Amino acid sequence: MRRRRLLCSLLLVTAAGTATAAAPPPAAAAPAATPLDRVVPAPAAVHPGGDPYTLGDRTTIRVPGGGAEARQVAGYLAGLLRPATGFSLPVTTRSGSDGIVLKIGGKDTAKLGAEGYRLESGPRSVTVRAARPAGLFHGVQTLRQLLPPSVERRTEQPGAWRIAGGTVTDTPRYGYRAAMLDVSRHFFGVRQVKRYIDQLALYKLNTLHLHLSDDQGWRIAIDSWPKLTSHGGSTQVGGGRGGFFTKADYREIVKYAASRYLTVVPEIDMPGHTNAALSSYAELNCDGKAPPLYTGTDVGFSSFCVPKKKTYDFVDDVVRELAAMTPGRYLHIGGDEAHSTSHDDYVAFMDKVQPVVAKYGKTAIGWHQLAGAHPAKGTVAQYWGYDATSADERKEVTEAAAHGTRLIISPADRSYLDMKYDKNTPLGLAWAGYVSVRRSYDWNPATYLPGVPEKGVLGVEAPLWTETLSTSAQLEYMAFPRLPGIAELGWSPASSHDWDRYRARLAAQGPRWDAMGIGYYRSPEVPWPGRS
Ligand code: TNX
Repeated sequence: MRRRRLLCSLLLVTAAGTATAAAPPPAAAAPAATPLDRVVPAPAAVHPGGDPYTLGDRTTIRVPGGGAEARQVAGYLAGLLRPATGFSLPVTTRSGSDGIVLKIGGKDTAKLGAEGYRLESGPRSVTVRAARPAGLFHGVQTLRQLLPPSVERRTEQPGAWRIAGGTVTDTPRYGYRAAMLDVSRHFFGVRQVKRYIDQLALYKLNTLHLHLSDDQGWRIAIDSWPKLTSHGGSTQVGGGRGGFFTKADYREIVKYAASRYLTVVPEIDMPGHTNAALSSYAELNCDGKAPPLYTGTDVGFSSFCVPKKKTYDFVDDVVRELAAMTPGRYLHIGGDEAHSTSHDDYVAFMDKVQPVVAKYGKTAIGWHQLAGAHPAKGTVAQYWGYDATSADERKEVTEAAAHGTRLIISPADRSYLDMKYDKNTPLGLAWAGYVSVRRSYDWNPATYLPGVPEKGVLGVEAPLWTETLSTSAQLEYMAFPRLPGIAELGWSPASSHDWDRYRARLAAQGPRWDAMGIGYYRSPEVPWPGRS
């Protein structure tokens, strides 16, 4: 894979075009309610029927006896709906059988698990029930998608605000449904990360993996090693200013993600992909000399000094500080493309680092090369191979899975959002080939790696590497429309998988993205409705 990667970095497109969409004018005609079977990701069970519910200026959002979290979800929903509808949508804990009702517990909700929900819609009310607040939140995303796309606009729009009648009962296929954002190659600030979080939430993803360090930049403040950010965070690909998250910034992201029911998985990539750290502290280098900062796009040239004790003092401090500000259970330790680390050193390093993650109460995730070392009990491996990945490399991964290592499936030629759609895509890379919308959707995470037991798949992820991307508009152009496909693979039952039906549902999302100001790629594979 290495030769291919290096070659492809040479082919990298640097003069990337911008991808901002001009927001079209709002539709004049009263928009129709979205049918229940248009939701993305496809719900587990849909029973359309009965009259629709119509939101009006007297609609209240009820959280009968609701706890703080349910009330927060209600407040979030009100915040979504108020600008475009112009309704006041007061939130009340008083019970009643009219309006929008959000309820935790009761009526068979235990079966809905940690994230499932049931939505019942009829002429008097729309009720969302769940066992847990996360389920309510996901149900609210479905409710939102049942309203016309213009509900996403932030100024008052003409109605009517109808929600089709019927019942949706919905639980996810996988518990780990992630998107990754590389804030190292180009830095993205808190506002940009929050915007992406909001987009992930719409498709019921529940994990945001942040790639916080790489050769080009260290992006998270570590008090005991301050030069990591003051020096290591001071640039990025192309030589721009870079940037980093203070601890307060990071906590703000974690909190915001939690309010959208996403857990943050922070990644410190090691022992390779470490030039920014090596440049910040000479003592981390075997020869005691700090290399210059790096603003190119090659990979595989840097390595921590595996035999040095200092390296593990450093790793301990970083993992301790990062774990302390991370409420989620996972901490990603990278481990990919360590081409400048010998195999023995790689194994020795991973043997030493995995227990550090455990010591600070976290479960380690590593890129799948970790499977070729000694994955500790409980460690998760993230598969990022592609069709050209060697049989031996795959075998290492499937064997680890057979021995209990659980996998996150993120094949580069399927789920990498930074791969070009086709030869004309102005942004992105192509080392894993072109990834069309169909290609990114039309595969099965359960069978992608033959021989992996069903329980061995924890879930899916859509990574977005940013060598060629430096603005939110560019992120969105690459993520949309492929991200919802990966979200659907993570959420919807395998039995609902069907490209033709999916692309029709996906097409219906286009006007919603227009309304949200998301400049998506209008792939010719998708029958987009004409822009009004
Ligand atoms: C491979 S995927 C990488 C990254 C690059 C990406 C670009 C992985 C674990 N490593 O370092 O950014 O390709 O597509």
